[in-house]
Amino acid sequence: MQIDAITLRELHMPLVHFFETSFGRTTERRVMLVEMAVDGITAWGECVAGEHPYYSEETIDTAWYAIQEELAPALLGRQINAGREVPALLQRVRGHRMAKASLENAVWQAEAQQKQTPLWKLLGGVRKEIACGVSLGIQNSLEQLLEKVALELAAGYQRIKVKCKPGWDVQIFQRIRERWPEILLSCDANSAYTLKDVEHLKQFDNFNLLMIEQPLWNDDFYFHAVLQKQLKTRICLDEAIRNARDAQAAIKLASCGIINIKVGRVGGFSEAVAVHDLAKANNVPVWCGGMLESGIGRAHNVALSTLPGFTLPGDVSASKRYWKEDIIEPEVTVSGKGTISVGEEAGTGYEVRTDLIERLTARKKTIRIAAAVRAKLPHH
Ligand code: OSB
Ligand code: MG
Repeated sequence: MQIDAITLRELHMPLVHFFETSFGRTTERRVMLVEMAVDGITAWGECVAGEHPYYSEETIDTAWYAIQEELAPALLGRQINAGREVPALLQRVRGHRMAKASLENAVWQAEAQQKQTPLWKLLGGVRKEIACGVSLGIQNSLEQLLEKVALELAAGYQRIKVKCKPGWDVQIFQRIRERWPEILLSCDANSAYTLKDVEHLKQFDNFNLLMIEQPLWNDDFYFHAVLQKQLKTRICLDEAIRNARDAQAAIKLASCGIINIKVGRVGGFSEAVAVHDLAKANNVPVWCGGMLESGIGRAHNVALSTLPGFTLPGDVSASKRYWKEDIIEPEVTVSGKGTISVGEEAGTGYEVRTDLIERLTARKKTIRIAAAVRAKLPHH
């Protein structure tokens, strides 16, 4: 395969409902897409970075810069046989993992299309149906949250995860458990606590939570291990796991009992599969996280979730929970028993709605081989 051009796009897409975490509220997504021209076909990737560097250091603007100046020039015009060859070509650039993932994942998609095979099979997937949960943001009131829980359970979702922070934690667990004592319930703090809160966090053990996601610092393994020793509830790491080596360190230190895999956070499908394999070899369950993706990133998450180690319901849910109109056809839908199915079609199994994408595009830039060669000259 040869990559002839890479087009970066920024789309503005309002969320159906605002999404609030311990680091802030999002009402509209600035969605960044990469469109790759490979041997006459078009393949797509999504850069899941946010508008602000709150969840991680990356934003769509840092990704735009990294791809335009460094990552696209490293790929354009190269002979590439498979998605798994991409990380080595981008290795010289430190960090910028979400930017790298958007490119690598597009190459995997191109590879699947070229080999006329489903992307999920190419990744090593084994299941034709994935288990879905939802992530519910912090709401304006407890009543509003309970209403949402009821709605999602009625829709069939298999697990409810609630965002929490000091002042929005034990009270909400208490109220949810009063009404639904048996459901799979977990929480995600996005680093809202410190070790000063250990006594407070011990109260979380009273609510039979499936896990507590990333309670402490985004870059920490050691203090999560200290905390885990004092809790019955398993810790799940999200932000802290940047690659398979981090996963190994976290498992060896007993910093967590569960790992959330986000393909953007770890830098692409190759590393996501490596984290999965490492966790599976150590009997650590994994599940697929979400970043409020458009249909393009969502379809990639669906494919990844078919790998055998994804034994817990993920945060991959129906398009309509996020968007009035998604940019893929059909939209991602969830069955009444809380599952998403994959089929035998080549690629992701979803068509990209290019007309709609064009209409939603607020910024666009195409990088071609000629420009890439120029950018690379100083290095030769
Ligand atoms: O921590 O999992 C997270 C969304 C944005 C940033 C971080 C997180 C999330 C979610 C939402 O929890 C998952 C989703 O529904 O896409
Ligand atoms: Mg999380």
